[in-house]
Amino acid sequence: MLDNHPVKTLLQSRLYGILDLGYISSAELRPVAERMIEGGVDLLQLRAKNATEEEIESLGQMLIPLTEAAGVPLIINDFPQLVPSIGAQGAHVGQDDFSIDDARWRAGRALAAEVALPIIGKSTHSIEQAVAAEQQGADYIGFGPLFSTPTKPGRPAIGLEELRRVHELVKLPIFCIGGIKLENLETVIKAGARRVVIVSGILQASDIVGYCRTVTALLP
Ligand code: 3NM
Repeated sequence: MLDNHPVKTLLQSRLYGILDLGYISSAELRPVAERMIEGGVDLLQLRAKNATEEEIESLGQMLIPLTEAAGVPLIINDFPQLVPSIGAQGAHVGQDDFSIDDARWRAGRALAAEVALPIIGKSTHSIEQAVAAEQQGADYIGFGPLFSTPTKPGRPAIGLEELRRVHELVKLPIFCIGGIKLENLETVIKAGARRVVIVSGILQASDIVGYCRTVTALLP
């Protein structure tokens, strides 16, 4: 897999894009993924909260030639068991989902040249959860929501105060998430963020390629 295009390692990754079917239709998935890749996202996640497992499997299989050609890891939200049949590079699980060990087992394990697969990411919403996810063997964490966001309703914002501390305590790649947009990106970076996930900001941009390029140019 990814013979000609080594997977970008997590450590090199700065901008994590999510193909969230709450914002785009399945018909838009491919063209939007192409634009995000052209704009320079380092990781792509497929997130479809209202789709069936079978639908996610076929959408993932449709995306994989595209992401593989670009050397961008494809991460499947919530369904680690689909990683082998999609040929994806990993899975992302939430606090109420599978444990990291269980997710890794379901996703299977193979060794690629530059990165141990599958990648397993975990959502964390506090410093305690971030530290625990590292101890439990996550490969990266999401940390948020920094700001309240309609993409993940009902979850309180954790703000920017803890960003420096979480980066001191946790050595894994930390992707800050939740309400991050081009307009507040510099504030978020000044507060200590090095990697970000942006969902609605990218998916609602009139020029997705340009938006992603501007974000990656700002990230240190
Ligand atoms: N997870 P937007 S916040 C999917 O805090 C997700 O774990 C979060 O979307 C978390 O960029 C979030 O549109 C939504 O705010 C991020």
